[in-house]
Amino acid sequence: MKIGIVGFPFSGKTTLFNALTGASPIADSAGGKKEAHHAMIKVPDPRLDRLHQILGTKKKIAATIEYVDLSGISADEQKKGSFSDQFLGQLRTVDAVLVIVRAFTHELVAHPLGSIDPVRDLQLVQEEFILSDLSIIENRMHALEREMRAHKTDQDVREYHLLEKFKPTLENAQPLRGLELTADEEAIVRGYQFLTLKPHILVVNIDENDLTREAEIAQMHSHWQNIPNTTVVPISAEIEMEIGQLEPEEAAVFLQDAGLQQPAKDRLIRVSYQLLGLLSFFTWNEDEVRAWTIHRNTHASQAAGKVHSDMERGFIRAEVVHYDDFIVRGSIAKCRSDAVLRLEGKDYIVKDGDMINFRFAV
Ligand SMILES: Nc1nc2c(ncn2[C@@H]2O[C@H](COP(=O)(O)OP(=O)(O)O)[C@@H](O)[C@H]2O)c(=O)[nH]1
Ligand SMILES: [Mg+2]
Repeated sequence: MKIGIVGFPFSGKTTLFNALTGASPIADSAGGKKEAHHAMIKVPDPRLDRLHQILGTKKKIAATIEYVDLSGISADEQKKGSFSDQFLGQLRTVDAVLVIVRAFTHELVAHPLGSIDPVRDLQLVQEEFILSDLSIIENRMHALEREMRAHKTDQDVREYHLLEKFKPTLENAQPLRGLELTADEEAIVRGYQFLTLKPHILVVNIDENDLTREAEIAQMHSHWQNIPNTTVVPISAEIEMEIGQLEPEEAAVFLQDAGLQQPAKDRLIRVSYQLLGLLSFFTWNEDEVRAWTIHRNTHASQAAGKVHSDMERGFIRAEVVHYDDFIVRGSIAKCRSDAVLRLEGKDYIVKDGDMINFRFAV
């Protein structure tokens, strides 16, 4: 699962990326080689921490999600405040898009468009995506028209009609993720990787002094919340980066002083996870307790395949207890005697928070 970070120059992409990784700052390579920065980020999950404590395993292994800062490959072209085709092409390979816009003031760093206006910037980025998707549709429709004149197949016709249905949405400046698609339609358009069809996380990078105005700032961008698969998250990337570099105890004090509950980046990661339609189940043995990532509506045998392909092939049964049922009892033995630990077959739909022991034979 990959999330691409996009934004105008100096909106805070690198700062946010550093905040997410908690690593020491990486600077933008000035005139060096053009490459994207990748990072696998652990998904914070208090349930995993509790399980680690109670089960007393040596290790805990969190689920992960990948973030990519693509700006390295577009540093030159981006100066005008627009994105190149090459950049947008790279962005098509991600599962979700994180757009970051600047709301912070900084006397030494000028905004490329001359003024700070996050509402405008979100709109501009969306317009770029809409135009890009529209040009793909128009090109494909022309090609299909030519093809159909020579030899018309049912598949061509279906595809053409679907693109015809998408076009007015984009022409009316609306993203495609607002449309309801059938499973068939989704399958037809998957290959296009339309940018406006991907889930969007809109990060408003706010000033340190505005941390207490989060709700008010989110309100300024609330019209986005009406678009499906779109979430607005106000964050101060700079503060988050500073917190990420502190030892856990220091970070706790820092958060308390700033009047914050948890680092905003934890919330951001969880929001990304949910927006991608992901959930976690847990496995455990003496060595480790581990969170695994699956999509909603995954069957037990497919979930087993995440852990090991042998487990899917030789799947017999899954022993399942839900985290909530386990926590109130405190031990697997008690779950067994209360019959909340139960056996499920391969078609069982795994739920978020299930603890699973797969039985298999190879
Ligand atoms: N005051 C403030 N400055 C920030 C914040 N986020 C980024 N900056 C500063 O803005 C400048 C550009 O940030 P950078 O992450 O390099 O932007 P990028 O070009 O999008 O990668 C840097 O000088 C950062 O220190 C923030 O939340 N608050
Ligand atoms: Mg950067």
